[in-house]
Amino acid sequence: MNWYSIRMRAAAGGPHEKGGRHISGAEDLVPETEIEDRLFYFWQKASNHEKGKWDFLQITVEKIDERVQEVSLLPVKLFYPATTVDARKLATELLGRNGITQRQINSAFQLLENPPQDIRGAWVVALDSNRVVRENVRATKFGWNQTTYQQLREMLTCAGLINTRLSEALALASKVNACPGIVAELCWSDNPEYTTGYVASSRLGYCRLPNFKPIGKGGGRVFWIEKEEQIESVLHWLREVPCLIGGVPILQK
Ligand code: WAQ
Ligand code: MG
Ligand code: MG
Repeated sequence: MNWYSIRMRAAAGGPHEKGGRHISGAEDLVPETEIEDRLFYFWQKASNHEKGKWDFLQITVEKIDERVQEVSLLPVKLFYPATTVDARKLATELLGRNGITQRQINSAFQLLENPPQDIRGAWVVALDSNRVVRENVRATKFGWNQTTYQQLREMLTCAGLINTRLSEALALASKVNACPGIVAELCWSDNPEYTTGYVASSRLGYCRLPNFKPIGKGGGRVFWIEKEEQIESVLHWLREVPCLIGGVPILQK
């Protein structure tokens, strides 16, 4: 079967590279029969966005020549922090189990809460040098094994959690945290009203945290890598290696 990578980005005030403000982005990896449906969905997603109206929209479709790898879906773990303070305490505890220090975690919270610039990708931070090695890195070329996706939808529906945002974030986190060299990820949405986020790693799974930020704030993603020297192979994995997310969905309440 042939696979196609689809990416979308939308901005207001011109394209991103000419200073436009990021509105919406999305990516998927699908067979040919699904392209039309995805194009329509991405157009809708960009056009009904709480961050505002786009005046620049780009959708790219590319046929994949490389072998598509299967990556296991991370287990989903639900937490119920009642306040932002509790959510961040929990996140700090969870990330600490991966050897990330409180200071490193606080710096990442700062980056997401007060981003130094408007971005549409992740900050890649090295734990050995404590530096932001790259900014604005987008993970692309990942999509769903359809059986896994159907099972996930059923599982989430039963849990009263049916939510496209969750499945999109879970697919991304599953690809990202399967990368050799990546230790863990931190994320909350840049959409002002959406305050749920997560921390993830291959060991922790996808740990979902409501109330991760105060309403009205920005957001983003941090990918922590072990060593700065791993950056090129990490970027290759994130941007180039096509992955389908497969396996059996697991939910821990
Ligand atoms: N690669 C790297 N960074 C990305 C990507 C990507 N493909 N897509 C988004 N980002 C960065 C970018 O800076 C965005 O501004 C930021 O992440 C947030 O993206 O209920 O909706 O798509 O369990 O707004 C998580 C919780 C929701 C879901 C995250 O993120 C749930 C979310 P958004
Ligand atoms: Mg997104
Ligand atoms: Mg967003």
